[in-house]
Amino acid sequence: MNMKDLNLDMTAFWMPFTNNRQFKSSPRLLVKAEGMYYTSSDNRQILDGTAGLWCVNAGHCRTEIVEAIRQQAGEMDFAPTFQMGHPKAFEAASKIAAITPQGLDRVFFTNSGSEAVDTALKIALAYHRARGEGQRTRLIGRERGYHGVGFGGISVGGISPNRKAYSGQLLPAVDHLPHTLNLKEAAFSKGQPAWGAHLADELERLVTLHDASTIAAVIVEPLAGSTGVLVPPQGYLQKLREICDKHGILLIFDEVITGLGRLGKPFAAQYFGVTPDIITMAKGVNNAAVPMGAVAVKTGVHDTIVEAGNAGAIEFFHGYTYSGHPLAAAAACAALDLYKSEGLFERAATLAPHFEKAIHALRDLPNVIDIRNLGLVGGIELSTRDGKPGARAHEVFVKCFQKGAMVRYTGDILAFSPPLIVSEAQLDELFGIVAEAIRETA
Ligand code: PXG
Ligand code: PLP
Repeated sequence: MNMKDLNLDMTAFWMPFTNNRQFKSSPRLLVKAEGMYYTSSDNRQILDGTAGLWCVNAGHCRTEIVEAIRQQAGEMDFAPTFQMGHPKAFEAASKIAAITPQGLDRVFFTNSGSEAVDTALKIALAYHRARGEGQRTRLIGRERGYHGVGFGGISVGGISPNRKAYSGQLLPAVDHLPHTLNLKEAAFSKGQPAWGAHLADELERLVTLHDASTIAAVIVEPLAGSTGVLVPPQGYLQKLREICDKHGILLIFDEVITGLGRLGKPFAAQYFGVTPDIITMAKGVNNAAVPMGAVAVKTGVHDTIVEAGNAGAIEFFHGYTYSGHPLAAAAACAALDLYKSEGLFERAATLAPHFEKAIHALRDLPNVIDIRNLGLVGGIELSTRDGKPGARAHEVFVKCFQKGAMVRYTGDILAFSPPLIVSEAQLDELFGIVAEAIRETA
């Protein structure tokens, strides 16, 4: 099959986060997927270095998940979860609660990470209101944070281009912590940088500025993915937790990327030994086979909201038509079973040292100014061409695709997050292709 055989009209589909004109003039199409590989429309095998978009953690088209969806689709396509229920949604929630940090055992379903973030922010506001501290409405995010594309998410998020066009209508009571990347102090750190824990003290400064009594929650990605793999400095997240505790502020970890095994534990919270009050997740929660997101909440936060509601009335005025959709829930049950039976989170932990060695072997290549890694996630930062941010990484990305590997880039940072089923040989193949592409890029 080639592009001509496909005879595609590409006009109508307005592609997300894409240079539409550039893409449609020279498209890259994927038509099939299995395990670690995509098949391109010109019938080449493409090694998946990014688990799709950081989401296909068990590899593609796993029989167990495919069959679970097939069966559910034939048995019951849809059932509401507003004042009705169906077994798979309850089962999926229990399976998620079984692997979240102890105490975060109430689960709200959404259809994406963006919706999970909006839901978490609303839970934080509803919680303080239910406790009689309704004046706690301020939300603290972080520069360079990515929390999806809802108005809540871009407000607490810190990626300028995602905010610029809407800047007049972002949520009003928001502030941001500084991001933690510093090439001068921490370039080429393996794993967590030793430098930077003091940046968490900026939260104390914001508390002094706004007063704790106005702040509802702090939301951070424990490891910032989308902005280009920013690994938290040693001790940084612990400090954020301490400051939040001291001032009665909820701590939300956005684990849409780090959740479901990426760092070798079910959640980054467990990897870092820091327990937030709320965790948002999506992507790997059902191996991305059907859209699904979720919010895991501490029992006490859930109970506060639920018990404050009038008996006989809805307690939390929030939900999506497709919250706990049967197909998504069936896929989640199958994916979570698969992660467990194949020990894929442990596998990620076992592979992490090889991943670290393989990625850091690229440090002396031309234009490489930093390499960052943790678990099975890594980033290579390239210097930016004069006046052309992103151009160099885009070229490397296209070359990788031509050579048979799919990678991701943002600005001039290449990002890697292979499925957790990846082998050491495939990691070597991936970084071999990346090295060649970087070498061939001026
Ligand atoms: N929070 C975090 C931490 C994320 O990484 C979202 C929220 C939003 O999830 P949805 O499902 O609404 O997309 C994300 C998603 C990239 C990239 O290029 C990253 C994401 C999505 C698409 C691309 O790095 N992260
Ligand atoms: N817009 C309209 C007109 C609706 O009726 C609904 C849901 O009923 C929505 C938006 C929200 O859709 P969803 O529940 O899929 O998020």
